[in-house]
Amino acid sequence: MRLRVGIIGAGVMGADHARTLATIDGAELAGVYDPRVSGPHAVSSAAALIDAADAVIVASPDDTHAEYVLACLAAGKRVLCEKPLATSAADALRLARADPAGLVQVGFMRRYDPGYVELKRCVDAGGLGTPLLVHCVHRNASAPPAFDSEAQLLSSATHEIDAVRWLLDDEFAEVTVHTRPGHGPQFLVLRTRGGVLVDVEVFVHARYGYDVRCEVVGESATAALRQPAGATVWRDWRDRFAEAYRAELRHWIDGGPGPTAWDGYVATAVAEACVTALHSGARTTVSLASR
Ligand code: ISE
Repeated sequence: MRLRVGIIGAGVMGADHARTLATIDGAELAGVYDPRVSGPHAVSSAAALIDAADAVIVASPDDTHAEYVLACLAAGKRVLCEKPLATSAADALRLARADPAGLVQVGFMRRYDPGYVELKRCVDAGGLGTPLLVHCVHRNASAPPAFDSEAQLLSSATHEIDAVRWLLDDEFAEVTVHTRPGHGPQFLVLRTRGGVLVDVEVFVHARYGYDVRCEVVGESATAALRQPAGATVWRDWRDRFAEAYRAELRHWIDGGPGPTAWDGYVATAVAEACVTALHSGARTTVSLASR
């Protein structure tokens, strides 16, 4: 029995997921809903698509994620929602509270990247000793003019927020954001509840290419994110994390556990604390709801 997967949103990520889905055994495309497109797989409404599918990928514009995820939950359908789960921590928390059955998975695909998986295995095995520092670099070759300083935090840095939480099995306690005027690079300094210091460079106009790096520094050793073989410079995240997106989809189709709605809430809550720190210039405490 092939899992019938519906896709809401036929933009960059929706199209990419559709292409990947076509190469995965055990699943088939049930249809696509996007008010902007028509074609052989087009379905006339989100409700009709959710009804026709066994499981749904939400890859529509960020500010529509919450409503579509809620519609999937109301229909009892599993849903893989591209990050962010919602455009506010409050909305993301409401979704987390509305998903006791764990039907929601959030698209933090780095957890499926072989290099990150290897890094986590190393941390979990204790090979580094107690983690002390994590250094992260997140560079895009370019970004649209509307992609402002807040978007860099809410849309880009959110990947490091989730990846580092996952790597360390820890939560962030406070954040400071340093930046230059305009859309220049941002430098985040975060401290976890366990005392690990994390720095994240976010630069979305790096020009030379897409470049993501991560190094965990422990008491007795360090380990760095292994880059995929082949290109040393990537066009964007779809190329650099192609293997991760495929593994994420394979795992989701197979019903394996993944980043939950709660993880989606925490990522947005920490990113919002980063936005507060950006505007205040002050060290900002991360406050999370009780789980
Ligand atoms: C984009 O939305 C992504 O999720 C990419 O992974 C990230 O690198 C990029 O900066 C975001 O804009």
